[in-house]
Amino acid sequence: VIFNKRKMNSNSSSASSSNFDRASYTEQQQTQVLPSRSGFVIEEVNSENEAEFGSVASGSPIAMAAATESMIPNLFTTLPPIRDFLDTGSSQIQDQTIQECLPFLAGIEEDVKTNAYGVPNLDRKRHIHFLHKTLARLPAGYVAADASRPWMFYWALNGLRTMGEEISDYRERVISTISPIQNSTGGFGGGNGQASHLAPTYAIILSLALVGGKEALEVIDRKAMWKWLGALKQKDGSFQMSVGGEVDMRGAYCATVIISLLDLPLELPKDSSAWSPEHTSFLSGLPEWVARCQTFEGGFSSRPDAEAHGAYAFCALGCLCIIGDPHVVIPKYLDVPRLISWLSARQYAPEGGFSGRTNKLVDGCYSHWVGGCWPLLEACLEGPSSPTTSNTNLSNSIYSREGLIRYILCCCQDQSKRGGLRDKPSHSSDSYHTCYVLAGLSSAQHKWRFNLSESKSEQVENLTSAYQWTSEVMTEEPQIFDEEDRVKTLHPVFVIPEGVAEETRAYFASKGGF
Ligand code: FPP
Ligand code: K
Repeated sequence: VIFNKRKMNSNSSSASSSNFDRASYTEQQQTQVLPSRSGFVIEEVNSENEAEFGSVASGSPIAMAAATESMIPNLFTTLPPIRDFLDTGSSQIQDQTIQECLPFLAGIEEDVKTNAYGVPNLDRKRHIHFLHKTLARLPAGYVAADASRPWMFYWALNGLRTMGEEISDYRERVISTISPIQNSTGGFGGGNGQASHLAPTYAIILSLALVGGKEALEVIDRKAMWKWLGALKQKDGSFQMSVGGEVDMRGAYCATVIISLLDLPLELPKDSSAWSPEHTSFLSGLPEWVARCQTFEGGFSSRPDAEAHGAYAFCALGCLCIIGDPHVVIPKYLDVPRLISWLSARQYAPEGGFSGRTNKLVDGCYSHWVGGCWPLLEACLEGPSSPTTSNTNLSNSIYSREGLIRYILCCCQDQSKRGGLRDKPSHSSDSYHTCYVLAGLSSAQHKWRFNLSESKSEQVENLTSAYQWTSEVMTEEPQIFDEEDRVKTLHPVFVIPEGVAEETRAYFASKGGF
């Protein structure tokens, strides 16, 4: 079979400047790809070469690659062994992305120091500084992002808490920013004078929970919120993002998060256009609608019959894990083997990170949107823990935590003075990526356990399933990061620090009614 379009650059013992060539994939069985700063060259692997490889002057890129070789599995420093040869725009930018990531993964990027595992340390100080800056005065260009302002402070506050930073100094500012953007008809807009929308409302409620305290939580008009959610609920079970706006999976997730955290009644307001004698609850038709969004690939689309994407997969699983216990509700509504297949295909080698959809590129933010699906799915497969079954049913991870951690620490950190985390090395850091890359790092560093509730009947009525999660340090797999780089645990459904969702819900539950 002839796949070669160009002559392969073979038997080069010096660090050639030629970049990896698509044709060389055919030689994968016999060759090894050695990283150099200027690209990747194919070397024939034989004992002679190995001897030569060892004798390269120390300090050269190849010698450095040799030094780190033992700590970095070949999976993350060599080209993928299997691929198809259809040459398209997508395959070309995929190849470019591999070229872009390999020097970082191999630990040969200039000015990047690596630790004993061959990964850089988490540059916590710089990332914290970066997020504080995003909470200060922003450049004029950010006017265009005005409707996303609540997201900006949720990402920054959540990222800071994930890195163990105290944020209570921001409480007063959060309260004074948020109060005027609540609408009397329920919910919050993105900014002053804007119509209520589920996305900023979700970000605002999480932010209020993050800063915590009675004064912050009392900003929310829960009765108006309940009424407004009634106006968003659709007859087919789904939710619109704003009154008269689009229906999508974000709506299903944001609405269930809000109902659950604020302990709102599940009963649909009678004046909701979705109300009927058979359709009296916010949950009516909701899991069935979520199920309709699982695509032929096994992932989830924004609404029925669209393309599967990681962000919607997390929203779908998160929504279901609020409705019920993962081992009950996920298999009841979803095709689990197909979901595992699609989710597994999101993790790439050598990059180690996740893509959001088929034939697209890795991006640090999917460390959460895709990575965050794994704990929910693992809990579904392993079943609940109870005092009698604890520790007996834990299996090893069904994704490569090592790959994800390597991608995050090697490729997603801005190592310059700027700090912050990013999509991939060629992209700039921002607060969105900083928040979700850190969330992904947290979930890769920890194991989540779903605990059996004592009272089965209570949970369906009161949505208690999401409050039965506890975290543990990962012990089943070798740890490839320094202990000082461990970040805080984030609740696997609500994506705020462990304990915060529980406190918020308890605060509203103790009030009893509006
Ligand atoms: C594609 O972008 C991205 C989407 C279609 C969905 C993005 C949505 C989220 C990240 C969050 C939704 C969740 C909530 C809770 C509001 P792209 O084409 O730029 O990226 P890609 O090439 O990686 O697919
Ligand atoms: K993108």
